[in-house]
Parts: sequence; structure tokens; C-alpha cells
Amino acid sequence: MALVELRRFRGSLLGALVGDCFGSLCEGLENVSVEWVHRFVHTLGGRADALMYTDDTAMARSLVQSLLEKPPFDEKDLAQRFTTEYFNDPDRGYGLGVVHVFEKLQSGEYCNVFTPAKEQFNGKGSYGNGAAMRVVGVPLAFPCVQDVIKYAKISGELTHASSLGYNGAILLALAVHYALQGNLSRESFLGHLLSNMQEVEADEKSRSDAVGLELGEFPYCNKLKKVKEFLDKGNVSCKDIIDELGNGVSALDSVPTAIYSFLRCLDPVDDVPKELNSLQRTVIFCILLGGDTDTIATMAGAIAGAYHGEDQIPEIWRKNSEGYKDAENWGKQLWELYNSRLPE
Ligand code: R7I
Ligand code: MG
Ligand code: MG
Ligand code: MG
Repeated sequence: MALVELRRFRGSLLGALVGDCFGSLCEGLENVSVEWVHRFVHTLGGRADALMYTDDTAMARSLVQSLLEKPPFDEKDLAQRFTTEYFNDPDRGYGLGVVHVFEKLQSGEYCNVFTPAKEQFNGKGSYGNGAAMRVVGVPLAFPCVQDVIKYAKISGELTHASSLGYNGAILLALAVHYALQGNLSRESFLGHLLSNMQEVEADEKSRSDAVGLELGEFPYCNKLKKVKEFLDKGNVSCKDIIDELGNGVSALDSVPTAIYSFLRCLDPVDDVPKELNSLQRTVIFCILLGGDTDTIATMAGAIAGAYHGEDQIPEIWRKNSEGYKDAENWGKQLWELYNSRLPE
């Protein structure tokens, strides 16, 4: 395996941060106007305060810190960090269900840190996008695909016991993993993701969870095929993207949309200001979709940042994002960790 450049690690954490901070302004809106987005981009320089990050970044930060301080992976430490962070700063816009997991972990009545997540939604576990939105540290810490899959899954299972939830985290982690390698064609990028997800979704629990939710088997693979179809078509409308790929709070309705947004924004897009580079375009494109904008933009930003590198995130974008210095510093530390784990 070849050495991966530092700019990609910092780019991925910064892209994720900017996506969350900027996207949070529109979370839950059905319509985000092109005029509003243009005004936002052009007045960024005059803002007095940085935009605050939300639960997406709060949890991503806990995961990165745990990966750096408790290698290779310590689920108890991670559960503790998620919980402590939530109780220190609960008003970051957390999902409505996941707070029960933190309350149970805090109660001290659970010795197995995975049990509270299994009790969510009448024992079915959450299929929200919370496991995917925070996973970026995993592909930045582990160079080997099998480790990326394994730790994306375990880190997700602390809050999201439905395979629809943690498989979304696996897919997002894989997308960042392949983006880090740079220089992939859209076809080979999607081809790698599809082949990995065919294996991931073939297991018994993935099949039965998907069938139980009336989604049919291999729901992520089917969405990836739709992503390919849309890219081949070219100018697919916002409405078709929302109808077919989704812009909602479930992982299945948001992770493939983030992947699509990254790939579509490799080329210029109508409605996005022309002077923006590919990474900036990706973040703005996600915001224009409306719905779960902070989360879709943070996931697409993580992929785009890994692919394009931090050079595409201008100073003014960073400075408007709370905690950007941490992203820069942790990007460097993850880069060192990743490279130390490359096979000889
Ligand atoms: O997944 P999660 O952490 O939420 C992340 C979202 C992101 O948009 C963040 O920016 C933040 O705003 O929240 O939190 P969960 O509470 O586990 O899941 C989110 C939502 O998905 C839940 O509140 C439910 O509305 C829905 N959901 C389900 N609904 C029915 N049945 C998740 N799983 C189920 C389910 O099994
Ligand atoms: Mg959020
Ligand atoms: Mg919210
Ligand atoms: Mg969100």
C-alpha cells in the first residue's frame, strides 16, 4: 500500500466539519433556495462568530480522540466519551432516540455497553444515520479494508443496533477509505463499494433486518446501483434525488445521497456558484437538497475532503467552523497512525 498524503487526512476532517457547521443552518428545511445559498457563500467573510458544530461533529470528535488515545479500538472508552460529551453539552441537536442510549449508559446499570443500543425501537435498534455521520475517524485510522469494516461496525453498534444503521456507517467509512487513495474513476470507486457491500449485506442479520423493514434484500447495493444510474444520466433534478436516494434521517436515505453528491460534484453543477471548487460545491450541493443537510453535508464533506485534500478548504471556510484547529491537529495525528499501520 502506498503512502497517503497528510492533506487528505486534514481535508477529510475539515470537510466533515464544514459540512456539519454550514449544513446545520438548513437542517430540516424542505426547500433551500438558490438565492439564500449564494448570499450565504458571498457573505461568509463578514460573519462575526464561527458557526457551531452539531452532534455529528461532537460524536466524530469523541471517536477520533478514542482512536488516538486508546488504540487500536476500545468500545468501553468510546461509549464513555459519547456519554460524557452528551451530558456536558446536550444541546447539539442529537437524534431523539439516541439520548436514551446515553441515559442508560450513564445509569451504570448496564455492564455490556452494546445492550442499550439493542433495546432501541422495541428491540429492533436504530436505523438512523448517527453511526455513519460520525465514522470518519475509522477510515483515517486503519489502512486495511477489513479493519475499516470491522471498526465502523463496532463503533456504530454502540448506538445503532439495526444493520441498516451500522451498515450505513460501513458504507460511508469505505467511501472515505477509497477516496483517500485519490485518482479513482467514478466507475471503479462505485465498483469497489458495491463489491464490498455485497459481502456486508449478505449476512443473516442484514438480510432479515432489511426484509423486516420491507426494504428487500441488499438495500445499500440497490441504492448504489441507483447512484450509478443517476450519474450516467447526468443532470438529475433535486426532486428525483430526494425521491429515489433520499435526504432523510435514516442511514439508507442519506449515506448513498452523500456518495452521489460527492461524485456528481466532481463536475460543475447548475445552481452552485461557479467560482467554488469541487469540495465547496459538494457541501453546497448537499445543502440545496434540504432535509438532513448537516448530516448529508458532513458525510459528503468527509469523502470530498479525503479525495481533494485540505487545499480545497479556504481559510475563510475553516474560520467560520467551530473547532477547525482540532481538525487540523487530529488530521496530522491520524495520518501518522494510519501510516504506522501500513503493512511492510
Ligand atoms: O441516528 P441518530 O444519531 O440521529 C442522527 C440525526 C442527524 O440528522 C443529526 O444531525 C441529528 O439531528 O440526528 O439518532 P436516532 O435517534 O437513533 O435516530 C434518528 C431518528 O431516526 C429517530 O429519532 C427516528 O425518528 C428515526 N429512527 C427510527 N424510527 C422508527 N423506527 C431510527 N430508527 C428507527 C426505527 O427503528
Ligand atoms: Mg446534527
Ligand atoms: Mg437535529
Ligand atoms: Mg442531521
